[in-house]
Amino acid sequence: MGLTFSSLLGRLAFWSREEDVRILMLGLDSAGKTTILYRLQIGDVVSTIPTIGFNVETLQYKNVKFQVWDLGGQTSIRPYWRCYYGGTKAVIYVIDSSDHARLSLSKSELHSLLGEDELKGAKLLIFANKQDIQGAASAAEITEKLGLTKLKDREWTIVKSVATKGEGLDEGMDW
Ligand SMILES: Nc1nc2c(ncn2[C@@H]2O[C@H](COP(=O)(O)OP(=O)(O)O)[C@@H](O)[C@H]2O)c(=O)[nH]1
Ligand SMILES: [Mg+2]
Repeated sequence: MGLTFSSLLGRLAFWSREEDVRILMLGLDSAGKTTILYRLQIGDVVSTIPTIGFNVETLQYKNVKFQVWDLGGQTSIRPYWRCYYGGTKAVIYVIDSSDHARLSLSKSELHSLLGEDELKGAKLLIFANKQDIQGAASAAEITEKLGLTKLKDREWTIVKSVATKGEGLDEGMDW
């Protein structure tokens, strides 16, 4: 998968070489974001904690920057997240499909994110992750519980995945 995906990234980097391009991967803690980032195998992941105090993982491929952090909790640092929204072409939102108890929190985090002006034009890819766990919510159930069909002016898709086995990642990233 590394190859296909790098060539896609190469094209994205080429067409937008004038500017830095950002892809944000977000979701609640433990959803599987870090696992996915490593699975993409396109470079070294650098982990930093900005002075304002949240953990950001970054993976740079030419002028394309992937950045990852956990949503939920700590409301005081939220305004600083905006420093990272500029130039975002896509948001990859990761959900632990087996975590039924936090689906509604995941929903409210997603919708507040989509309300950000700087993310208005960003495409949205949702990974319904941890599909290997018994009782995991289906993509249809997550679509309904997250209110995805009500999204306006947004290109989005939902893809089932098992990050630990690399399943579904190709399909999602191709989209
Ligand atoms: N069963 C299962 N476990 C997963 C999957 N994806 C991630 N995990 C596990 O869930 C835990 C949290 O994953 P991590 O990538 O650190 O989540 P993050 O907090 O969103 O970065 C780790 O123990 C992963 O191995 C999956 O698809 N299935
Ligand atoms: Mg992580």
